[in-house]
Amino acid sequence: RYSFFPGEPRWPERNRDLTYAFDPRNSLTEEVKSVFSRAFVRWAEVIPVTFTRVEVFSISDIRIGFYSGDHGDGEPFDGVMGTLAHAFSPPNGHFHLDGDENWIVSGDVGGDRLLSVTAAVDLESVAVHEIGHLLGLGHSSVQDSIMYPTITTGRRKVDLTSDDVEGVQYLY
Ligand code: TQI
Ligand code: ZN
Ligand code: ZN
Repeated sequence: RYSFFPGEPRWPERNRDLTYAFDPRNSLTEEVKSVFSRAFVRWAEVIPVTFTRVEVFSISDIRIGFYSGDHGDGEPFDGVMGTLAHAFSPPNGHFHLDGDENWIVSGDVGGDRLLSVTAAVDLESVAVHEIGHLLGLGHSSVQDSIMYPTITTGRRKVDLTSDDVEGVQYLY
C-alpha cells in the first residue's frame, strides 16, 4: 500500500499550479526535457495539480538538475548505479539526478545487447517515481506500483497503478 512522509506534507491549496525548470548549467536537449514533461503529465491526469515549464530556474517550484558526486545538499551521488536520483518532500521541490548514470532517454529501452554491457536506467521511469516523492508520496509495498522502492535495470515502468492513484488522490 502507498505511504506518505511524516506529517503528510503536500503542496498547499493556494499553490497547485506548480512550475518546473531545468538547471541551465546542464544545457539539456529538448528530447531530455520532454521525458520529464511526459512524466509530469502522468500525475497531472489524476489530480487537480498542473505542472508548467518555466525558464527561470531560481524562482521555479520544482528545480530539476543532473549532478555528479557532492553537489552541495549533503546527499552526494555515488557514480554508476546505487543512488540514481533524489527528490524531497513538499514544498521543497528539489529534483536531482545522478549525472553519472547511463540514462535511457527515449521511450525505447532497446535490445538486451546494450543493457548487458552497461547498467542503463530508464529516465522516464525514475522521473515518474521522483515526481511521486515531490508530490508527497513515500514508498509503496505494492510491487507493480511506481512508488515501490526497486526498479529493474533497463526496465521501463511508467504507468501509475491504482495504488499510486489512490495515494496521490488522498493528498490532493
Ligand atoms: N533514490 C531513492 C528513492 O527515490 C532515495 C530514497 C531513499 C528515498 N529512501 C527514500 C526517497 C525514502 C524518499 C523516501 O527512492 S534511488 C528508485 C526505485 C531511486 C530508487 O536513487 O534509490 C527509483 C530512484 F524505486 F526504483 F528504487 C528512483 Cl524509481
Ligand atoms: Zn541533491
Ligand atoms: Zn523512492
